[in-house]
Amino acid sequence: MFLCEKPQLISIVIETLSKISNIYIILLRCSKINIQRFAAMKNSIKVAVVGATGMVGRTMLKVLEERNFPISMLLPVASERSVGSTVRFNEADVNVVSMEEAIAQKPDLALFSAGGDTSLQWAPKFAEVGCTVIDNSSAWRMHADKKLIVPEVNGAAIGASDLIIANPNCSTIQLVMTLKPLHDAFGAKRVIVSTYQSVSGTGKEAIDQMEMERKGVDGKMVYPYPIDRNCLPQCDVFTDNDYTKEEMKLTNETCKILGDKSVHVVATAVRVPVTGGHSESVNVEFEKAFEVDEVKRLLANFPGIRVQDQPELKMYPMPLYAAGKDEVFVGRIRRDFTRENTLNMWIVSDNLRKGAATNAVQIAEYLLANGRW
Ligand code: NAP
Ligand code: 2RA
Repeated sequence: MFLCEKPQLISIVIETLSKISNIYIILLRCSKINIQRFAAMKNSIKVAVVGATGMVGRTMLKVLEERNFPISMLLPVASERSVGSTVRFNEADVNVVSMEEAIAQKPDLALFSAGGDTSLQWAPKFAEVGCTVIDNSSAWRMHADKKLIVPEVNGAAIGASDLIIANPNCSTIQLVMTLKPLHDAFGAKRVIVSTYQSVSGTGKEAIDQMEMERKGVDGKMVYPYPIDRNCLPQCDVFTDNDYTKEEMKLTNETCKILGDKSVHVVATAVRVPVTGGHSESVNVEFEKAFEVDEVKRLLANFPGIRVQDQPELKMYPMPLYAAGKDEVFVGRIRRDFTRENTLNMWIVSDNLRKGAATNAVQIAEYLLANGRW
C-alpha cells in the first residue's frame, strides 16, 4: 500500500513545490512592481512609458523627472528583448515590463514612443482599460477623430473623450510653434521649409551608424548612404508624389494643428551629420503686411519661443546649443526682399525634447491641470 502510494506522494510534493515556486515568482514580480512605486504626491497617477529604452523614451523619463510629474507608479515598457532590464528614474532602477504586465496595472497615462505599428496594435488596448495614451508615432496623427496637439498652439482642442492623443512630428512642432503667432496676426499663405535634421531623429541605431563611421568601423547601416560628412536629401521613405513621408508630415500636420487647410506648406527634409537638434530654414508669405520688429515681438511673447537674433553679435540659433533645452529658438528673422509680405527665419529645437518628449509631457500636464485625473 505504502509502496504504491509513493509515486502519488512524490507527485503531490512536486505539485506543491511548483505552486510555491509560482507564488514566489508572482511575489518577486510584485516586489519589482513595488520598486516602481513612488512617494504619492497630490493627484499622483500610474504612468506607463512605452519605448522607455529608446531615444525618445529615455528623454521622456528625464523630462518627467525634471518636471516633477506626479507619478505614483512608473511602468517602463519596451520590446520583449528588454523586459527584465532596468531604466533609471528618480534615482531608482526600475524594471522594464511587457505590454501585458503594464496593461494589467491599469495605468492612468501611457506615453508611447515605440514606432507606428506598436502604437496601432497596443494604444487601443491601453485605452480599453481607461488609460489616456499620448502617442509620439505617426500612427494616429492624421486620423480624423484623433487630436494632434501642441499645447501652446491648440491644447484647448482636447476633449474629455479623447483617450488617444497624437503628438506631432518633431520637425512640425518647431514649425507650428513659430507659425502660430504670425499666422494669427498676418495670415500665413505659403510656407517653404528646408530642414536640416539630426541623426537622433532616426533613433538610437542611426546614432550608432554615425559613431561607427567616425571610428572607421563597419556596422549596421540604417541610412542608404554614409551620414558622416554627408547630407541626405531623404528623411523617411518616399511617397507616391516623390516627396518623403517626413516632408508630407510637415505639409499635412501643420494644417491640422493650425486648423487651417488654406496654409500651403511645401518642404525639403534633409538629414545632416548632427547628433541632436533639428534646424529649419523657413520662408513664409503672409496675406497682410508686417513689420519685422512686430514679428520679433510676437515671437518673443509666445510661450516656449526664444528669439536669438542679433546678427551684429553673430547671435543665431544652433543645434549644438539647443540640445537639452525645451524651447524653440528662432533667429535670422528678416524680410524676403524678393517678394511682398514675405519673411525668412531660421528655427532650431531639440527634436527629442520639444520635438517629442517635452511636448508629450506638456500634453499630460495640460490634462492634469484640466482635471483628467
Ligand atoms: P528608438 O531609439 O529606436 O527606440 C525605440 C523604442 O521602442 C525602444 O524602447 C524599443 O525597445 C521600443 N520598441 C520597439 N519595438 C517594440 C515593440 N514591438 N514593443 C514594445 N516596444 C518596442 O526610437 P526613437 O527615436 O526613440 O523613436 C520612437 C518613436 O518616437 C518613433 O515612432 C518615432 O517616429 C517617434 N519620434 C521620434 C523622434 C526623434 O526625434 N527621435 C521625435 C518624434 C517622434 P527595445 O529597446 O527593447 O528595442
Ligand atoms: C526624424 N521624423 O526623422 C523623425 C523624428 N520624429 O527626424
